[in-house]
Amino acid sequence: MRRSFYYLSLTTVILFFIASCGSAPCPECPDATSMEPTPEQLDFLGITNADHLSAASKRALLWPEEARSNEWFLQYKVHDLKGDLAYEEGVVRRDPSAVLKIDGLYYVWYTRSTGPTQGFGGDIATEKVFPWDRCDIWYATSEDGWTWKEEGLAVARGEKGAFDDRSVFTVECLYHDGKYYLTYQTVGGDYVVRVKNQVGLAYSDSPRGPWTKLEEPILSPADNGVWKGETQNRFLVEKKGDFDSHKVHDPCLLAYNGKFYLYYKGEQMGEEITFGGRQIRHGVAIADNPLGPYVKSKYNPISNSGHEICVWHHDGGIASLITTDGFEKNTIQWSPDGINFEIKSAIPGAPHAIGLVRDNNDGKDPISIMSWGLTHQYKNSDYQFIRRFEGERKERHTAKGVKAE
Ligand code: AAL
Repeated sequence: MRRSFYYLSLTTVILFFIASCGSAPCPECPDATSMEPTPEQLDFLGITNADHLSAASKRALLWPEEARSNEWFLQYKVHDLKGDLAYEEGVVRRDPSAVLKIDGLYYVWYTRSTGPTQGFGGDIATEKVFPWDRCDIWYATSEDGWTWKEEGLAVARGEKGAFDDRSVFTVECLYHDGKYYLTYQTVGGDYVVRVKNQVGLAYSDSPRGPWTKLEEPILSPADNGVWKGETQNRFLVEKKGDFDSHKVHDPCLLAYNGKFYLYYKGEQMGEEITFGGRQIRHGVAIADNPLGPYVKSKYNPISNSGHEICVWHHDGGIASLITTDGFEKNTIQWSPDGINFEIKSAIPGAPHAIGLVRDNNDGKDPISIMSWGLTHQYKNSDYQFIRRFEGERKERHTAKGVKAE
């Protein structure tokens, strides 16, 4: 009881601190040193002397309750799939969408192409520069989530001259109000190093299509960066521009608060390697109608780390798995409003390019949605394949042979 009161007060204090102080140092603001921790808190944190708190102990005293309750902590295992989605030599299958259960059958959409990748050294007009170049979107179904049947093409590249005539890839699927919406990355024209990816959308009354494509992209990179020189070098810039000045990637559409939130990954012109890895950040664009127009949030970027988007509904807000890049990689974050995310747990890595099974979300446990889903894995730099992950909360750390209770 006393502890709950402490954490409640602490949350209030933190919120007050954030609201009133901004980023400037605030001499009047309360900090952990003035809080007089209880003997119970000192014991839990293993603090030797409350009069001599290290910086780490001060931070620990400010942890929210979740950091102690462990309810957001995830560990996982990855398994091979069977049937058509088992690894197949010569075929790229990657970036699975969310898995939707429709009339007792699971559906997934994904990036598919064949043949090896030549890269940027040769003839870009005829070769394949990435495994996700010259791709189309295909789909597969399964009764049990293990054995999959490849059903065929869902959305193909556009006609020559269209904004998506080179590749359509990295798809997500949303079911809303009787319709299915696919959002995916697009490249048009030659896939040069400085090419600007966009996001396209197709919709249908049935998961089996036919799909109607919007003729224009629903999202494009910010156009406020300036390249330096004419060579195809993405690191050379006069001005970097916004976090998404080069590419908008990994779109994931959620219906939220009566609107449509299109989460995405941004890549910046002149991207650098910082102490956290690549400069990758997430943004959101919001629309009143699933077909758009989508308006980028003024609060973008909404993360300063991460890679592929993995977001789900929880407790009236949105949870987000942050992997791969940046100082906050390997964390799960949650926001009460879909925009202002706070770290809830640090996890030991996570599967990449997750396709969540939205039906697994029980509406209570924040990580129930992670009980199983799809991911992709690199067999080598040419070929990737789709696999299944199974996640669970870690409750105890035990030695071999000791039974965890
Ligand atoms: C993935 C995603 C996007 C990128 C490429 C294919 O991990 O971030 O989809 O474009 O790699």
